[in-house]
Amino acid sequence: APAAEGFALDVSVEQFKESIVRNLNTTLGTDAEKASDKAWWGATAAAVNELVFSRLSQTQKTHLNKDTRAVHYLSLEFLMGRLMGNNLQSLGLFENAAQALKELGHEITDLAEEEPDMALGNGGLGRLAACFIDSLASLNYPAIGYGIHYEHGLFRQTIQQGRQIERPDSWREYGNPWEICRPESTQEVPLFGYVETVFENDGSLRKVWHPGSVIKGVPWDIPIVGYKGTTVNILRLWESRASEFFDWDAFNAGAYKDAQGEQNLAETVSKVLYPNDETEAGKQLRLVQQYFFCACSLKDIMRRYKRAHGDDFSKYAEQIVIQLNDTHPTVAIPELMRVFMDEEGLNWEDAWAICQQSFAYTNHTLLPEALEKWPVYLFERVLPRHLEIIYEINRRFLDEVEAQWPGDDAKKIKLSLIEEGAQRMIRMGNLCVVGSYKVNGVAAVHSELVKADLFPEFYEMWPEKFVNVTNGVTPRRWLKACNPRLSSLISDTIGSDWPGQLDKLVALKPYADKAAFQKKYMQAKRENKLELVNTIRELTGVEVSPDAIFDVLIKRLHEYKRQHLNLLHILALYRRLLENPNMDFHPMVFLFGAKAAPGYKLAKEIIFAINKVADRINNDPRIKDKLKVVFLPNYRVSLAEKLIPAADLSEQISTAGYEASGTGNMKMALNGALTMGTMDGANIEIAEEAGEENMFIFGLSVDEVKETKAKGYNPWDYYYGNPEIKAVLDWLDTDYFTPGEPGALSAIKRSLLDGGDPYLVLADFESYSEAHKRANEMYKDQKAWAKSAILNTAQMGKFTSDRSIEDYVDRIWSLKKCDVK
Ligand code: 26Q
Repeated sequence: APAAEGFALDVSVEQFKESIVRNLNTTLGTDAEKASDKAWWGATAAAVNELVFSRLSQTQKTHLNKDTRAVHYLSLEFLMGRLMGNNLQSLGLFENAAQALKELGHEITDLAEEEPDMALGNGGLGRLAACFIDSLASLNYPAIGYGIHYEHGLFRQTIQQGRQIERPDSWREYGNPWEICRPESTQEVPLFGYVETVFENDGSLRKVWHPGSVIKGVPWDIPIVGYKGTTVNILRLWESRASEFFDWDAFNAGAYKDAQGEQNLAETVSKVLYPNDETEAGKQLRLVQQYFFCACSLKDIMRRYKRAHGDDFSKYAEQIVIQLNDTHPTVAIPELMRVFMDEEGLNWEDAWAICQQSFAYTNHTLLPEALEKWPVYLFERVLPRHLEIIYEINRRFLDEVEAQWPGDDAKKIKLSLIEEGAQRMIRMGNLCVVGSYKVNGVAAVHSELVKADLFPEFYEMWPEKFVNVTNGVTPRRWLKACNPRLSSLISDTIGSDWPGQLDKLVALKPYADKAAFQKKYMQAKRENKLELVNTIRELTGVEVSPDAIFDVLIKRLHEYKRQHLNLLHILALYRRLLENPNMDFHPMVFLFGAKAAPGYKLAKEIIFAINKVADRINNDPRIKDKLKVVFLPNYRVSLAEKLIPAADLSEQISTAGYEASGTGNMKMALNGALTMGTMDGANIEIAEEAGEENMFIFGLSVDEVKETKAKGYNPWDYYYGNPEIKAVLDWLDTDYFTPGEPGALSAIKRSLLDGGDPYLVLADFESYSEAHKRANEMYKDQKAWAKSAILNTAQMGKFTSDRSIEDYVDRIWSLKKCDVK
């Protein structure tokens, strides 16, 4: 029998088998003879839950009794992926479960594929939230994640004739064993209507919001099992339902449609995740989603607070910190003000003092089009009372501005929570800064830009508000679970406590130039690549060689992330190979995974171009398989877990100054891929840790990007100045990649030349090409490559999300660990 981990629960292989078979009967209603793979998976999940649920209640009981300060992480997105592997890892029972299933005739890796991804997020921001709640539980911090229980997560992507097609994601179609419905904690959420001003006898005013409708929020709890620890925290996701206050009178009076309308809105609120990242749509339903989950969560927080402290709110800010994951939950700030004043009877000053000490805000982007603004008229319609409160926050805030800069109206115009113009807008970022006691960026350079470029005047007013917390990733999922080969090698070499203390990986450094270790390390990489070769064949039919360099670019599709820079470079390589088939060049496989926001035209054209170029190159016998291009459809967490362990080169090629942090960069470096990257976001800190000599850094720096733009960047200079750039761009105008349809790929060229190339693709092209030459050259020296790869793994300790969480605790949250049982 395999040795269970030292910290494992005391559950033998035999006991696990018994539990699975019993659950097959009692939970799944089937038996070992006729059970489907899905049923076997479900029974295994049920067996895991038997171990998790008791720890869950134990944790909740302990937190209640000790009445500890807790962080409440409000996020519109939690990109959880699959939970089976992670939960088993955390309990230390993965090996025993795998053995139990094997003895029952099943491979755990096959059954794991039965689990749909929980894709309740778009990308980096949502996955960060998932890594953070894993770390919070693993470090025994009292914490709760609050979000929306979307019926449909991020769309499923298929590729037809090279183009992205979106299909609904139905992750709960056949039930979800990991969640528990808690109808007893249902909340009511008011919306619409009007505000009445009541004049009291004592001369004071009182505001009464008469909502036009009320919807119900029903919570679903997902247990978050901490690694090794005994803590099981919860992720609480709100589902919207029609309220009991459903307008039966209207219904009975024959206004059937109106009553139905209410019902529809109520059930639409949690129907689907907005698939835009980094772009603001300004849709009413999105605002309703934001308010819905903030209102439910604050009521939930209040219920728990009152259970311990009654109506004495003097301890509120001591007990409660509410972290806003970007501006998406900003409306929680005026909502808490409303609750304190209109429902609990506090005055403005007391309510505001508590609010300002309870909220903290994380900024994830500097892109102007991603900064949330809501039209005032929308707020007035949906949340009339909140609009009044925001006006009053603004009035008092602008008095402070006046005190700081007397007579300076330009400052007031910039700092105001309201943007004046043809359409008056509420600036959610400004509201967050004013209403929070801390504001953080997500990597060192990003946090500096938040201060210098995004909120310079706020920084002048409140310098101590602004801090940095560099992102991190959970090494449990992103190394231990997804890369068992490398994980075993590491544990065999330096011991097995690195998943909970990632800086222990530095102990690998002395092995970086030991031939025997290099061999084993590269062997693990090769086996991971072999597995991916099969996945690629199954998903796309393309045959690739594990001897090639696997170059991986996986992230949401966005111009600033510059997938098209990679594509133009691939075209250049293709041209060079056609001109000189015997060119000195180690074969390469370029792997892409990316979803485009459904309304983002150019992003979709880039996906189309990648697919068309891939078809042509993969089927061109003249280049003798030296180049392959693969677009893997439906990129998601579970696919990332297959790609990352097999990556040789990690493409992190955003225009400097635009990628707030990146987290895929950390995951790939941890798994021994060398970074091909710009000096942007966390790449800069990865370079500090791994050493620039173990990466391929290229391109303009943040300052150089600013300079270039200030001087007046002209992409045509590069078009006429570099014959290769001209040749590959002109190629896109022909029908070489789209036979019979010349110009089908010309959108990219147009955006780069006529569109002004806002992300400096052409400016960085040559430097990128040179960096690729260095990489290709280095790969031929397998020893040198192995050494650099090992040094990457060894020096990524900083990027565990455990470190990020400890930084949040030290700089923002001031939590204490709470041991359970
Ligand atoms: C806003 C309004 C309406 C609809 C959608 C949105 C929206 C949704 C998602 C706006 C932005 C996002 C997601 C942003 C995001 O993922 N940002 C990434 O966050 C990561 C974690 O900090 C960073 O590593 C990445 O650099 C950053 O791009």
